[in-house]
Amino acid sequence: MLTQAYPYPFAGRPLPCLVGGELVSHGRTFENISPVNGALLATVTEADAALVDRAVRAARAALRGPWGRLSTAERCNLLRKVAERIEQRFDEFVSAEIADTGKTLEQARSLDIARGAANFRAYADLATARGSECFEMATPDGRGALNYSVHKPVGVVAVIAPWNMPFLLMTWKVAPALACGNAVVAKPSEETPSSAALLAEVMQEVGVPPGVFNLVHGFGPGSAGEALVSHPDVNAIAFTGESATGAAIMRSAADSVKALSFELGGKNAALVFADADFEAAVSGTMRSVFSNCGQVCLCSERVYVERPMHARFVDELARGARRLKIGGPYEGADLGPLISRAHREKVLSYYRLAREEHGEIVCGGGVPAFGDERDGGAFIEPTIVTGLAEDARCVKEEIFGPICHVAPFDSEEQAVQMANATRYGLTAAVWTSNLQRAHRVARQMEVGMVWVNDWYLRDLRTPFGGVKLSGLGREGGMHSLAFFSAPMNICVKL
Ligand code: NAD
Ligand code: 6OD
Repeated sequence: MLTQAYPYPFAGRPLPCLVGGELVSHGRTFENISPVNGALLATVTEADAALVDRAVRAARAALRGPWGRLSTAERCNLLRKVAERIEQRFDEFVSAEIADTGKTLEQARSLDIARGAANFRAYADLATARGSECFEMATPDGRGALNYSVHKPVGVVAVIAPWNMPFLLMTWKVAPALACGNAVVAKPSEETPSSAALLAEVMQEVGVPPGVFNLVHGFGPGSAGEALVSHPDVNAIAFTGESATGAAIMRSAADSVKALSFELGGKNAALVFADADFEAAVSGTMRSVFSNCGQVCLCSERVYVERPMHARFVDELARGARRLKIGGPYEGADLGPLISRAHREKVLSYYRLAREEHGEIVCGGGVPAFGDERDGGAFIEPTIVTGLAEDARCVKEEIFGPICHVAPFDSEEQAVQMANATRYGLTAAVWTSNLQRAHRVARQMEVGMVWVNDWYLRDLRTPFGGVKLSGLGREGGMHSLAFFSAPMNICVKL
């Protein structure tokens, strides 16, 4: 029942690090465990501080080598080859991503891996098309001067990725960093090392010079992550993960004043007005709450529904949640497992807390029983809660699982106030058929991204990021190129 269509690419061999073009698979290892049944998938080579140092030195050396002399067009052609090679090895990438995360085959194919390849192509195109500024100026002697800017790389860039969309989020940063001419040391989450290890193979296969892309595996504190972000010769850090981790990285990076781009946690709101298309709002909210088992930073964990529609909306959402098929990636399920047993414990602690905080569990609230090997996995029931106070911890804290709280509101003003009453500020979804209200409410959301009458609709040229605890800076399109470049002005006296 759980058989994989394509074999796990690292079965029977340890996952290596890639440092200066050399695959390293000696030293300490840790285990990569399947969230589907708790089985051991592979062992992973953990980079210690010495190996991270070698990776950073290799990256610095690569910047001084042939990579540093390539034109933007040559670099970007190489990145297009990376995209092509990912597509040629598509099924292996899908299999690796699914093995690590348990996510559905459909999602891994249509989103995670497809977007991984698209990220390389999109940033190759954007970097090739980018122009530069030019300012003519007057000078006292009347001869004038010409200022023009050139986009230089920032240098050695650390990319640190989370486990929820491992390949999409790793390539989302690696692609623009390389397109801008940097050298990268990447660290995937310890939970999801496999697709990054395949990417390392692809980089070698298409001829990316040694040291341009380095891969180190490991954990955060006391391991590869901490060694990387505190390394004095790393110039910039592009990080996606929890807000508290972002704060810790900021402290580590302070001494050497590194450039930082952070995509962090969220406690996103969906606002459903009574004039919304009911079916569209329900099915869109189903997606925004339960996609990837609620493990998308953009997911809605707080749903506010205008009072006349509230009861009907809760009923219909609960009906949809009860119909979701929970199961392994190759079973046509709607909902895979959480990433790990440890994360399930955290999410279950919020299910318990919701009851303690006097919420009503409308559906879900527990763990499914299968009576087979999946009971060794990290599956959990999709859960809908009502009746919590707005200052309840379940309404305030990011849970990162398949759960939402649905609360009623009585006016547009109150809806806006409730949505903004959070320390996070990543996304909001607004459901209404009133065009004026849509624009008015969207602008008042204290977030980086708003969807009106949809959710997670992406154009890669748009600014991506959050405000408040949800992040620092913007990536996406030219915003990524700006972060990964150091513009230099050249002033020529005429
Ligand atoms: P996490 O912060 O625990 O880990 C993310 C990465 O940071 C991992 O690779 C981890 O090993 C590393 N890390 C941990 N501590 C570190 C340290 N002190 N120094 C250096 N590296 C360290 O996050 P996670 O649990 O992997 O991912 C889930 C979180 O990510 C959620 O909060 C979610 O909202 C957030 N997220 C945000 C976005 C976004 O775009 N805003 C996208 C995806 C996930
Ligand atoms: O789609 C993207 O580009 C993106 N960065 C998605 C982030 C999802 C967070 O879990």
